Amino acid sequence: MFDQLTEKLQKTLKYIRGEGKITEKNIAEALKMLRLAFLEADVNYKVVKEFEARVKAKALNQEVMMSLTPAQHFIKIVRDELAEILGQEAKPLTFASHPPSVFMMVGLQGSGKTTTSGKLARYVKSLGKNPLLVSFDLKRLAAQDQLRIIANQLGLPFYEMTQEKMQKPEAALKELMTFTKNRGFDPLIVDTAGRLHIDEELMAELRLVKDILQPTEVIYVGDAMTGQDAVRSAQAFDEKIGLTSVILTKLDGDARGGAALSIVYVTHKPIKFIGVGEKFDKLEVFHPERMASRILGMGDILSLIEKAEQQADLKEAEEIAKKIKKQQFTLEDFRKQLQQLKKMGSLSDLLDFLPKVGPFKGIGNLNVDDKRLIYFEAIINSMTPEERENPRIINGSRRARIARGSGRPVQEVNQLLKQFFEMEKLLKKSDFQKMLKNI
Ligand SMILES: Nc1nc2c(ncn2[C@@H]2O[C@H](COP(=O)(O)OP(=O)(O)O)[C@@H](O)[C@H]2O)c(=O)[nH]1
Ligand SMILES: [Mg+2]
Repeated sequence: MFDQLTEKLQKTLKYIRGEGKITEKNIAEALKMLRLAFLEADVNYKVVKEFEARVKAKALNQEVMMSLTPAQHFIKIVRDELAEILGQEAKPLTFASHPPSVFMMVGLQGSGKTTTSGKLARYVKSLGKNPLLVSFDLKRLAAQDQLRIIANQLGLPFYEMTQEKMQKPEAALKELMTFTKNRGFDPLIVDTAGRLHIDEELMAELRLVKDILQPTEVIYVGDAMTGQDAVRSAQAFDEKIGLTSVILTKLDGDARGGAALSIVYVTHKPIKFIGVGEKFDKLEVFHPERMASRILGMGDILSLIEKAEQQADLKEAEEIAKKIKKQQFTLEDFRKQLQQLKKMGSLSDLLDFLPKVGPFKGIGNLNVDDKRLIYFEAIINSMTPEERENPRIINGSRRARIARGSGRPVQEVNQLLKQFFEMEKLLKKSDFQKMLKNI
């Protein structure tokens, strides 16, 4: 996410760290570097100007200039102002005080509306809600096929808009509302039509949906990879329909960051979620402060911990940590750890949350191969419980048997054992044990 921008911002922070004092001159230089980085990332120029003015005013404050760690101060100011631009604090979805709530998804074609409707339904279901999915598109009735398939995949209810109903759109929408109310669904998530460009016909259709369903949330779904275009179309949708919030999609791709860093400032609408992949679990709650840290390459440990708490078995993790402290870590524990990791998503996704400085410096360049972990698990699965507890008994013939059983080459079995023994050695080192004591 935002790799290029992060790299440039890191250079600026490094520059200011290298300067002993904060002076007007080096502040000006740092601000210039920041400005260029943002403009290259396709951030709206008004946002860049505002950001620069605010950082400058704060950085040139006497207190900062006289402080013992002026660079740290400066970096904190940059981080805070970045968070400010991203919207200060996380804003939850608005639910109706008298259910059902209606979430209406709008945006251009291909922005991710249909996929995100599914992701959002899955997300609210995990909050204990009872969502209903529907697709409303007067021009392309077949548009609902995609959402029906998604609903089926997720095992969530889907409302069918038949051709007959669509002859009378107003009545169809009223009937939908009655159905939703009577069956106790909350929220109703409405996927709407999209076009390549905004036109009056589409806006009239969306206004009809909005007038009749009275949505609690009108969510603009914008493709972050389209940069300022996403911001401009958000403005247009807001003027014509009225928005309440934003979900930015495709932030897993090589989005330059411009949309994320401009849209809140320009539209005054909060980003509530970001889409970070095609799969339905790739929806993250948007936290401005954490995102600011992430963009600056400082990582987002809080989100990583939350992810671990949601997906991993904490008891098991504690057991493993205890064993590491006692130096009783076995291949069986290693296998459990691999399984937990798998539950949390791919390794490369997880690395994205870690800081790009300090002990984790250079970790982004690591070539993480998720397949390898799956192979490792297959190899451990082919071992007997005794071999897992005591890998030293695994001789040549056992290695050959394990390789056959797991369908992996013998070299790979050797590699796994070698890595395990190396890890064991590391765990036994006294300074490592000392470090663990402090955790
Ligand atoms: N990589 C990535 N792809 C996404 C994301 N959200 C949606 N997509 C893809 O974008 C394409 C268009 O999505 P779709 O939901 O059909 O867009 P719609 O036309 O607005 O309904 C599909 O191929 C989706 O899989 C995301 O967060 N990351
Ligand atoms: Mg669609």
